[in-house]
Amino acid sequence: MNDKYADQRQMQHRLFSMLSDMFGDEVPLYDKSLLVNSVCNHTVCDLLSQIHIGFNLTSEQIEKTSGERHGAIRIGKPSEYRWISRLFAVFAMEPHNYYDMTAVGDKSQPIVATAFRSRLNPDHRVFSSLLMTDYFDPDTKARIEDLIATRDVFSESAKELIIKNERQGGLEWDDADALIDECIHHIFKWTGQARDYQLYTDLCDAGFKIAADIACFGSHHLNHLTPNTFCIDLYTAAMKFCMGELDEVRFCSQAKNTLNVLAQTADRDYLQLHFKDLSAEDIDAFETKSVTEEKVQQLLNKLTERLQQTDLDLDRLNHAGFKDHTEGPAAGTPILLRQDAYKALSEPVQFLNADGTTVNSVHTARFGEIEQRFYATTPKGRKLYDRCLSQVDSIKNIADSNSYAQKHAQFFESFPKRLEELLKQELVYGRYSVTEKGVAAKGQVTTTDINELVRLGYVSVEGLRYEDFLPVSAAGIFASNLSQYGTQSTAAEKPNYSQSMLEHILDRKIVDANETYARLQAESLITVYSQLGLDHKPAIN
Ligand code: OOG
Ligand code: NI
Repeated sequence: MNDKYADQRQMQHRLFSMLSDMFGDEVPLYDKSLLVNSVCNHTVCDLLSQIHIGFNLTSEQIEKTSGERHGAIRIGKPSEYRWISRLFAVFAMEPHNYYDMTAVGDKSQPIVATAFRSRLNPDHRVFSSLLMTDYFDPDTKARIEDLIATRDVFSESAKELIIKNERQGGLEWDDADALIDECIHHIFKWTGQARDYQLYTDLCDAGFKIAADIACFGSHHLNHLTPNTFCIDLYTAAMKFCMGELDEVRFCSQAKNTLNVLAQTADRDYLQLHFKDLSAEDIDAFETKSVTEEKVQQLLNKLTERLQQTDLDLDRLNHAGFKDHTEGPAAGTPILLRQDAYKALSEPVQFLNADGTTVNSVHTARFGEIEQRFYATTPKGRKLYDRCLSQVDSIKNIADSNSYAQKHAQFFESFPKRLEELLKQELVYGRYSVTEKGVAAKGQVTTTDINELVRLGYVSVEGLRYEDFLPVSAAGIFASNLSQYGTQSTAAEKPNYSQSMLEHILDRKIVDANETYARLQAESLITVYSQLGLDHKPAIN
């Protein structure tokens, strides 16, 4: 790319930081949830600096590390979906993976999706759903399509900037800023305005709240914008405490337990996974120590005091409570991602009808998700995850969070908990590199077994982080926020959807994220073998 054009990664950061400001202005609870996350992340970092002597992030570094966001938008028609794809391409974000939400059993929704992100070192991502109108009976389908046909989410100037980017291979900063402005002020903005109250109520009454959220609004409003957290269990307990769902005694007991677990498990691998700006050398230079119970208690007291200050009394704000259970693997199984959320808020909306009348009502769509990301699984690891997860449905009605967590953990017992074992069993991907000791031993190394090379200290490894989404977690999020578990097609026969259909709509291929993870691992292995002088030897396995 030409130097005179804006750096796409920087553009991405600017876009998401401004989207986060926009969302925070629109939804006070979101802004407060960021503050709770920041307070919890500081507590985690204080604990880490006790365990890893030398680990010492400034507030600025902590905020930067937690500046990552993922958003979600829901789109009504193929032409809009293609414009969204072309828009994200300006920010070097490409479609990754195909999610068929019509095929997740009784959690199904009339949605297929992909997620836009950078291929390498992604910071931000957007889960982008497309409403499948042929999921509905012909009459409903026609009503939805007729309404959506009359809207233009992308202004002419936004389209021109996107086309200019395609023609030139980049945008100058003035143009990039103008396009970001379109995103903030129109494309992703919540307006509080909607259309066709009759269609809205008919869709909601029939259980299709998701279709109502898409069809009756004039923009691709962000329905959530998720920050990442260093410890989801701490954050979740803190939010429930601030929202008045946990009393002080129960909060302290949960938070203490979480901090104690963290003190035992936040090892070198945890640091590498959560702090991508720290190099392996930085981490190796830390001296590890154990932390006293007293110190944990001190951190907990400080945290509790902070959360009790009036600015974090979130019960005063408009809210609909926190989700019952965290989605994803059980605590302690460091794979894929764990997500939780405060539930969607009911927000005022004014409907404008075709006959010129208006109706003041409310709409429940925007919620506050949080996530913690872990290792990317191989197909074998994913299969094991899916097998463990399939049992979780059987406990969905257990209200008590302790019994739920216990059962959840039992389902994941067969999953290894440490990176070394996860890699040995080929359940997750890793990136390998030769150590100084390895360089010095070049030519005298006899084994080609990568796990043995790591054990001997010739090679170091970091687990690759999962950068994508999980359809069953997403379905759980949809379900809890729409207060409906799932939907059934009302078409004469439920249509089948495919990745190639979505690729046709996008007019490009969808990236298979697994191929990227596998390639990163394979390339690192080739370099390792060559640097150790082992590339002429047959590899074991
Ligand atoms: C998308 C939900 C999917 C996630 O984190 O899995 C998602 C939606 O509610 O539109 O964002
Ligand atoms: Ni999400």
